[in-house]
Parts: sequence; C-alpha cells; structure tokens
Amino acid sequence: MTKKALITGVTGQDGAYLAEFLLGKGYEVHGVKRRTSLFNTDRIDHLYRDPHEEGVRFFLHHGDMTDSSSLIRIIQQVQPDEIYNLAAQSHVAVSFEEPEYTADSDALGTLRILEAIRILGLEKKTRFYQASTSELYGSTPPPQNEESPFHPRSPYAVAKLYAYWITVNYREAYGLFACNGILFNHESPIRGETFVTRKITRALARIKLGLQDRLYLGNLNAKRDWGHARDYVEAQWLMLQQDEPEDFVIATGEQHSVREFVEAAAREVGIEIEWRGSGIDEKGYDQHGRCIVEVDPRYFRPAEVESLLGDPSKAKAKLGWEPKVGFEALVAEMMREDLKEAEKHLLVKNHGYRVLSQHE
Ligand code: NDP
Ligand code: GDR
Repeated sequence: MTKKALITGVTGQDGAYLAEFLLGKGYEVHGVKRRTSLFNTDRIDHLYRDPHEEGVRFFLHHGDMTDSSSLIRIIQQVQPDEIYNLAAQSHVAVSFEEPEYTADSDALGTLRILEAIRILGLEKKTRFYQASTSELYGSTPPPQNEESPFHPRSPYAVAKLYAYWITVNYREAYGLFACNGILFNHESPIRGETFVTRKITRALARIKLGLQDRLYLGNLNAKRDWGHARDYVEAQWLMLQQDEPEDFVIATGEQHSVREFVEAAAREVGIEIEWRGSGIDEKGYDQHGRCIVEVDPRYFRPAEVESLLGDPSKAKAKLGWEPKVGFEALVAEMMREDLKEAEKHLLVKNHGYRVLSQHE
C-alpha cells in the first residue's frame, strides 16, 4: 500500500525538501498551501505535475493554519498515514511585530491539526510530526539537548512552546503517535531571503557583481548551530518510522557566529573582510578598502537568543541520524547558488532592465 503524507507549509524551505524526499520514498504526498495573490510555489514547481496525468503522486490543497474547517476537510479527504506540521509564521523578528498572528498560526494551528486527528477518529492511523525549534531554549546556556530547560525569548518561541507541549500532551492523553523534532537552524539555497544566512550569501553575491554596495545586519555576535535542510528533513521522517513516539534534538554540534558566517561566505567569493569599530559602529571592509558590511540597529531584536549549540547524541543513537553537510560546505553551496542568481540579474541589468534592490 502506498503511504500517504500530508505536509503543512509545503511551499516553505523544509516543505519543499521533505516533499521531494517523501516522493523519492514512494509516498503519495499532499501539501497544504495558503491562498496568496501571487504564486508562492517556486520551491515545489519542479515536483508538480498536472493532476490529469497518470501516476501523479503530488497534490496541493488550499488551507490555512488559522482555519480549522479547511484543515479538517483536507485531513478527512486525504486520510494521511503521516502529518508533518511545518507551517508557521517562522520569522523570529516578525513575531515581535505580529505576536497575535504568530500565536494563532504557530500555537493554535498545531492544536487545530491535533484536534482534527481526534475529531476524525484517526488517532490510531495518523502519525504526527511537530516542527519544534531550538528557539525554545532561548537563554538556556549551550550545549542544549532534550533534557535542557526551555526559556523562550520571542513571541515566536513562546507560540512554539505551546505547540511543543500540546504535542506531548496529545501523545500522553490520547496515545497519539506524535513527535517533536527540536531542530536547530538549518539552511539551504532555498532558505527564505530574510533569514540571516541567505541574506548574507545573496547580498555578497550581489556586491561581488556590483549589483549592490552594502549589506546591513543586526547582531553579529549571535551564535548558531547551522546545518543543511536536506539532512534535517530526513530526520523528520525517521522520527515517524520508530516503534515509539519520542522527541529529538537535531543539530550538527558545531557553532559559529553571524560574523563568522559573513567571513566564510566572503571567502567563497574572494572577498577578505576586515572589521573595524565595535557595537553599532562596527563595519566590514573588503581588501580594496570599501565598506561592504554595516550594523543597522533596526535588525536588533527586543530580546535576543545569543548562543545555540545542539547536542544530537540521542538522534544519532536512536535514529542512526547524522548530518552529512558541514558548515563550510553549506556556506559554499549557498554562495554558489546565489552567485548564479546574481549573474542572472546582472544579465537582466546589462540588457537595460531594472533589477530589484535588496530592500524591494
Ligand atoms: P518557511 O518560513 O520557509 O516556511 C513556512 C511555511 O509555512 C511556508 O510554506 C508558509 O507559506 C507556511 N505558512 C505560514 N503561515 C501559514 C498559515 N497561516 N497557514 C498555512 N501555511 C502557512 O519555514 P522553514 O521551512 O524554514 O521551517 C519549517 C518549520 O520548521 C517552521 O514551522 C519553522 O518554524 C520550523 N523550524 C525551522 C527551522 C529552520 O532553521 N529552518 C528550525 C526549527 C524549526 P508561504 O510560502 O505561503 O509563506
Ligand atoms: P533565527 O534565524 O532567529 O535563529 O530563527 P535568523 O537567521 O533570522 O537569525 C539568526 C541570528 O542572526 C542575527 N542577525 C540577523 N537576523 C536576521 N534575520 N537579519 C539580520 O539582518 C540579522 N543580523 C543579525 C539574529 O539576531 C539572530 O541572532 C530561525 C528560524 O528559521 C526559526 O523559524 C527557527 O525556529 C530557528 O531558526 C531555529
């Protein structure tokens, strides 16, 4: 029997990698996408085929995490063996600006799916994966593992804390096969452009080709444990293939600062960064003495998560999972792909057309 998976957030970074991974495993994959005024399926267009064709195994459904009726209808129609709940307002800084919406989609949205499983009597059939996050640890000192206390530092993290515990609660109360993957930051060439890694690789590629002069960043000292999204979606799947539902930390066990990410990405394109000043006066110069990186306090957060470093020992022992892509390879891949993008933009510009700037 072909297994059916339902992915919320299928149009996002992880949704795209997971859909591709599950199709490769022979699954029938259903994705929930929200209605938008412009197409938002760039990341999954290569997987999509006309549903009128034969043998199609990838389907999209309109739905929204804030709308129970759509979620219940889709789950009833699909009768999934596995649900991967990846949809979320996932930007930490934006959550300070839209705290209520973030709670609605990220916290209550998770509850809505769990309730849909109960309402439809699918407790014994449907396994549930919750996209939990290292942001739950917030100010808890590193290294962080499954036993570390949570201390969330943003409306996003607080909403995800609710989602974490409601997942545990439905497992304990109703015997659901429900798992939290506590994933540390994971990136890729299809990472959203406003997360710091992609913002850096995209801007440095454009600076290299003369399409942009400067990159404005916030806290250069924040430290993160950055892995590759392709590796991390495999861990999501592995969690749902175990005999017992459990929660797992997924991380590389290696930590770098935002500043180090800038330096590594710059090296990839032949730029040497020299830092001068400190705090909000800190600037990064290239080898020709041009200022190309500047701190803009606009990107500081009201409360910051300074240091995340995951200990993935449990995932290694029980899931047999280990990251394949290290920091340098991740940076190199992202830089390479953004250079290709920038080259396309340069071509457009050289033909007399307008190229969008970083802020448009
Ligand atoms: P993205 O921001 O790339 O994708 C989020 C997805 O959720 C998009 O498909 C988005 O749709 C969708 N979405 C947002 N709001 C709603 C809504 N109200 N209803 C339906 N869909 C919605 O995130 P990632 O792929 O990076 O992350 C996947 C999940 O994992 C998220 O829950 C995130 O919080 C969590 N996470 C991510 C980590 C990371 O480092 N990437 C680490 C730990 C956890 P649209 O395309 O229309 O915007
Ligand atoms: P994060 O990722 O908040 O860890 O959440 P992000 O890339 O946004 O920030 C990482 C760190 O970089 C600092 N920073 C900047 N961040 C952004 N976005 N833009 C800047 O200009 C900038 N300058 C410095 C931030 O202050 C922060 O310390 C991501 C998301 O994917 C969440 O959904 C997920 O849960 C966590 O990772 C794990």
